[in-house]
Amino acid sequence: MPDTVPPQLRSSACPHDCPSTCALEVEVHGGTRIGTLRGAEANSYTAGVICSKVARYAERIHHPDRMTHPLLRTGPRGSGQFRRIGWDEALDRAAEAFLDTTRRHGAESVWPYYYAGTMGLVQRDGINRLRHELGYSRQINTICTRTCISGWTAGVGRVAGPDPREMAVADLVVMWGGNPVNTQVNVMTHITRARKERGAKLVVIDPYRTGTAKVADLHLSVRPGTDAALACAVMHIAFRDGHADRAYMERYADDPAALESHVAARTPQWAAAITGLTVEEIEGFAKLYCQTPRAYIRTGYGFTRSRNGSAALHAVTCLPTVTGKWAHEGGGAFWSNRAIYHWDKTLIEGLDMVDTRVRELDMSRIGAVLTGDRRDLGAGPTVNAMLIQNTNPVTVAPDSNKVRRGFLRDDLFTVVHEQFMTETARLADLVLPATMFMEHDDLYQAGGHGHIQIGPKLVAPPGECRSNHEVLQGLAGRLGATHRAYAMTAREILDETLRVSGWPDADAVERNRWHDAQPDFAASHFVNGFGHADGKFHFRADWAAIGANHAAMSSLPDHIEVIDAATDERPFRLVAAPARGFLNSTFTETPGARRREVRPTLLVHPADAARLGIADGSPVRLGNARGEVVLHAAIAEGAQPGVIVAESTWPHADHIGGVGINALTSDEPALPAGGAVFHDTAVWLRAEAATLQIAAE
Ligand SMILES: Nc1nc2c(c(=O)[nH]1)N[C@H]1C(S)=C(S)[C@@H](COP(=O)(O)OP(=O)(O)OC[C@H]3O[C@@H](n4cnc5c(=O)[nH]c(N)nc54)[C@H](O)[C@@H]3O)O[C@H]1N2
Ligand SMILES: Nc1nc2c(c(=O)[nH]1)N[C@H]1C(S)=C(S)[C@@H](COP(=O)(O)OP(=O)(O)OC[C@H]3O[C@@H](n4cnc5c(=O)[nH]c(N)nc54)[C@H](O)[C@@H]3O)O[C@H]1N2
Ligand code: SF4
Ligand SMILES: [Mo]
Repeated sequence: MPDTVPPQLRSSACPHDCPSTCALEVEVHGGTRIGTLRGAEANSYTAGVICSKVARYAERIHHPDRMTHPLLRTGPRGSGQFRRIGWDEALDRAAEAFLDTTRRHGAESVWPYYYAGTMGLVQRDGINRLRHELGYSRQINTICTRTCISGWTAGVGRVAGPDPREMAVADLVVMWGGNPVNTQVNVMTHITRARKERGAKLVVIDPYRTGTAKVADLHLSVRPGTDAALACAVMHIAFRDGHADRAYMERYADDPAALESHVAARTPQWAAAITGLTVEEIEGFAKLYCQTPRAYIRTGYGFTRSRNGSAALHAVTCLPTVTGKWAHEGGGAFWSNRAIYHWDKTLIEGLDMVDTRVRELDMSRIGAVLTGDRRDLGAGPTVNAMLIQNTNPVTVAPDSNKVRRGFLRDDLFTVVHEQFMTETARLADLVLPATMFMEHDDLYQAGGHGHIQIGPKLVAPPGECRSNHEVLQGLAGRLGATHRAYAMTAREILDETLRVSGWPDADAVERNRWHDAQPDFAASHFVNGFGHADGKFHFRADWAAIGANHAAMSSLPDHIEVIDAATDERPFRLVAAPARGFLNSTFTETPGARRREVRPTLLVHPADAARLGIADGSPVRLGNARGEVVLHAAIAEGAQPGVIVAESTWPHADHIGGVGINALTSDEPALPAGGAVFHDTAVWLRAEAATLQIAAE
């Protein structure tokens, strides 16, 4: 029915786990309903563009399947049988479980677990305050950014870089191991400007022909996990052909002479054998890169999700240093701006109460942790109770058969605070209904640009949904946590956090719609030095200072043979890349996204398909020691033979047989400081009997 009262147009920020953190304009109808969402034209990074997932947010926020009341499990774990209970009973039961396991096994037997389903600083990170005050096990955040932080820090020393808006004034953009057409559409806005206005070139380095690769001038289809070899060969060519900027390196780098002699043996022929590219492709790319001063390397996360991924990112960041491109507007390299915000998160996270003697558990190894792996638990107690907010580990964490076994333990009590009945919520003892971003106040920083924003509460939540902060407030009282933040509103917390961090206060940020925190040219381009104490870019990475697992690594950039290499038994390399319609497992519940993604699909090279008798659209089975997955094949050009791709993250239940792609991915930590290795998996592959397909359809 058409509304008679015109909608109000309100400002917000996208809370989802996406580097774009778009500035939004939201139609609000009568204080209760959301209409269309648009990107703010006036924001110089968003520039009026958002992805279609969020433009259609009305179908998520007003979804009939949203959870609106607390639920208590009544049937066997995973049966989906729950009964509705009130909030007081729910919070009492949760608190009693945490107190009881603390009494019997110690506080470390409780593991609050969270990730970035919302990126709002108050609602996302507040769970750490409860953790620290009560001495619960700590969490090492490895599932997404860890390999990138390690690799970026090794060379650059500070996680920041040239203003991403400068992509619009570059003459060459190299999209290295990321697929912004799917994962951060705004990058394409700025690249498109550069192409239109300057005739800039776009190069994409990716193991398959992504949407981004399809529109590129050049697509280098590397074998997964071999990017460092390509980077080393480009450096070899730069030194060989006189493109090395010796004056720049003299001033800004630690040991150019050692690097030059090291890469002398890393020839294009050497790299061709490792990457599967031709020597001509490598020479052609190197020439284009070396001869373009304004060359902006935009690194994705994707190519770091391998055992050697941190080393690969370090190698890539060496390129603009060897060639002196950091000095130019539109030049250099960029992954994230997370260091520019200098937050004081003491109030949000209770950092004044951290006890560093409390054990830390690696979130990507949740399967190992919950199944009692002593490598993770150390001498401490097993994990017997969890509070989970903003994440769906049963679907998204690696080695998911193991994760599921962990969640099925009878002696584990799990409280899942969620918006939908995810596969994790389904395995919980207690499910609490959560608000969405337009139903609570929060504060946002952007990784992929430089804006601070506030997303205010715009509409009332449905049913009895509560925000993360409200749930923590309810639990704190019952658990004896007394931090002063529990007596504050989310708005008060974010306002104080802004002020003590040296930013304008909440009213000012809202009045101006956002605060542009991008540092000036000199700081962004490291004109006065890089992030290390000596002010230099480090060709020689001090991996030991970054992580304990560094023995197999090379301090100078190199290809490290630690990946799950193809073998005769497992001849295929699987990439489990993000799907366009979903955001991790979020939006797998919305009809628009499901229609777009159709069904779990495996991209297979035509030569492999012909050899294995796999027809387009037919079911295939793939597997390794961790599990087996069945999905439908799509025959696709653009990857090398032996490379297969499943765009994820579909719920397990959407696969034939009910096992999803993370059953195959490994929870082995990347070198040297951990990180999930989602795109580093060797598997076998075969055609699946057609009878199975008929049975499933
Ligand atoms: N639509 C959508 N958007 C998303 C997400 C989503 O799931 N869907 N996820 C969000 C999250 S949490 C994140 S962290 C970001 C991530 O966004 P990106 O930075 O784009 O990184 P990934 O999506 O991890 O990886 C993307 C690409 O990396 C490629 N890749 C894999 N292995 C290699 C390799 O060895 N070498 C090279 N060169 N490339 C490789 C894959 O083929 C894939 O095309 O996106 C966010 N945005
Ligand atoms: N195969 C494969 N697996 C992957 C990846 C991949 O590329 N391939 N990518 C990995 C990456 S990069 C990441 S970051 C992880 C992400 O994995 P997750 O962090 O688990 O992300 P989502 O699957 O989006 O789940 C977030 C959940 O938070 C809920 N949520 C959102 N906002 C709120 C809130 O305010 N309060 C509460 N209580 N809940 C909320 C949503 O409903 C959603 O179910 O997945 C990883 N898994
Ligand atoms: S592109 Fe990313 S930040 Fe922008 S609206 Fe979509 S999910 Fe949100
Ligand atoms: Mo991520």
